[in-house]
Amino acid sequence: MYKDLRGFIKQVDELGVLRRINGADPKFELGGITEVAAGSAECPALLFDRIKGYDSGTRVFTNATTTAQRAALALGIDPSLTPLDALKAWMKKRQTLERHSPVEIDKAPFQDNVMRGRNVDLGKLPAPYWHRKDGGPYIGSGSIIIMRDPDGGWINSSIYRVQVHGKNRVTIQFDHLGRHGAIIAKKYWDKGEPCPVAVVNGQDPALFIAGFEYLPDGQSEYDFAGSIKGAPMETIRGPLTGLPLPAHAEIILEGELVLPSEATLPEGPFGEFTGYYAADARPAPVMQVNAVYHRDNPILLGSPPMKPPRFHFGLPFRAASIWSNLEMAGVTDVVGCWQHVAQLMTVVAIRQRYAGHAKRAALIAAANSYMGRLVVVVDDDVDPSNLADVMWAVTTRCEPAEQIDIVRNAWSSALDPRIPDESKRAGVTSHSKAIIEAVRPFGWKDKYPPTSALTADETREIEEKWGSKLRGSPVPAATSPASKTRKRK
Ligand SMILES: Cc1cc2nc3c(=O)[nH]c(=O)nc-3n(C[C@H](O)[C@H](O)[C@H](O)COP(=O)(O)O)c2cc1C
Ligand SMILES: [Mn+2]
Repeated sequence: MYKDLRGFIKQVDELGVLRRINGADPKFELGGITEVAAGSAECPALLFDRIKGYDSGTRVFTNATTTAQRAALALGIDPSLTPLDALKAWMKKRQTLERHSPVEIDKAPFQDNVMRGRNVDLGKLPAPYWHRKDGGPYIGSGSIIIMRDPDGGWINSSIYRVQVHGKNRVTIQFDHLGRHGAIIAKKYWDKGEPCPVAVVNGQDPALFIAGFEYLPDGQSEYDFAGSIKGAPMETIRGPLTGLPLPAHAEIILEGELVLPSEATLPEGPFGEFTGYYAADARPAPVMQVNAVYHRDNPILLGSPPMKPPRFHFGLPFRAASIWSNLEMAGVTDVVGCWQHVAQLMTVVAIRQRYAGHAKRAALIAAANSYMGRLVVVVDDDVDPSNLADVMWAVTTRCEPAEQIDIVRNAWSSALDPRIPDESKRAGVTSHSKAIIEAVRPFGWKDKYPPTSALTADETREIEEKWGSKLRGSPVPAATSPASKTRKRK
């Protein structure tokens, strides 16, 4: 298992999927390159250096976990598994994780470079303008926010975006008031106190994954990250806040979220994971940055939201939780669960055993699909991770007049582009979800016309016997049609 972000980048490089890019402009270009790469077939991870306006050696790493292979690598799961097998392995591992609380050590490489008080200058750290209409530069697109609950004393460490506003101020954006960060900050503010906070940029990928998990109140993402790694995270005590700071992180900001009655700043707009700007600039909590620490030649982990299907994680982690929810609720014969369109569509594959089985699975999946308008159930011969296969089932097994249901007033968010502004202003952020039963109707499933497609086993046998013949040999460059044309000219 890698030790920190640098160790992970090394492993990515060894897989041959790291590209080094020099000389990009942090204003729109770095984000643009990231988006083009994320949309390409290979979807490489990118390490930017000699970024315009910054010291050489100050780097930005993007598309860290955007493929199934790298998402598996970050989880410590065999990266050669098929995506669905990798997700299943993660679902099983997630159910049996042994918690590892962090351990405190007394030295960290980020202590090598310190800016304090009036010397704090965030302008020295990379903060790209990721998308054309972003309201400002964002140091935190995939950064972790550390806070301590003043009641329980437990540590929350999850991902909220961080916009830079000048030398020593940033804003932190909570999508809604139910975020642990928002709940914790309010507890301090209600007592008339600022909320101690640290922003971790360039963290261990396990902490990045943990920061995306919906964990119950009181459960620390730090422990979860330790569980992924099978060893406790190492931390040092923040000199100003006493917060545990991940010892092997690249860049850390320490300070406090000031009382909203003293200051807020307009935050956003920001290109979202839906592929839209959800809202104009809105007031957000301000963090006064009182200290900055960073390693030599620091690396910012950047994870800008991009138009789907591009997504931060090449394995749909929330589909693993839904899969697990189904098992926990006693739904049998779930053979797979997946999310497409950057978590906006959920698919469950089941081996139907009784009438209503498909709908039972669909309703549980729909209940737990954040912002997803589309929930599809397919039979076990359909690969839920293959959108073409799923649409084949939708178009050949679902009679719309009989097998589509609409659930109203369900879980979405203020980021949903289809909810009108007036509704959002009135606090209405729910939407409706379509449940598509793309399964053979249970009552006559055994009489359904058989499919002509090869089974997975038959396909594998053919691959093994004839695969090399099918792939052929690459066309030598000299005789390729393109070079012939050139010669003739
Ligand atoms: C790259 C990335 C960026 C995110 N940005 C935000 C954000 O700006 N605000 C927010 O509230 N949630 C954001 N999220 C989602 C939260 O991190 C996620 O829902 C998390 O579970 C919330 O943790 P909490 O339950 O401790 O509040 C982001 C997730 C990812 C992966
Ligand atoms: Mn949390």
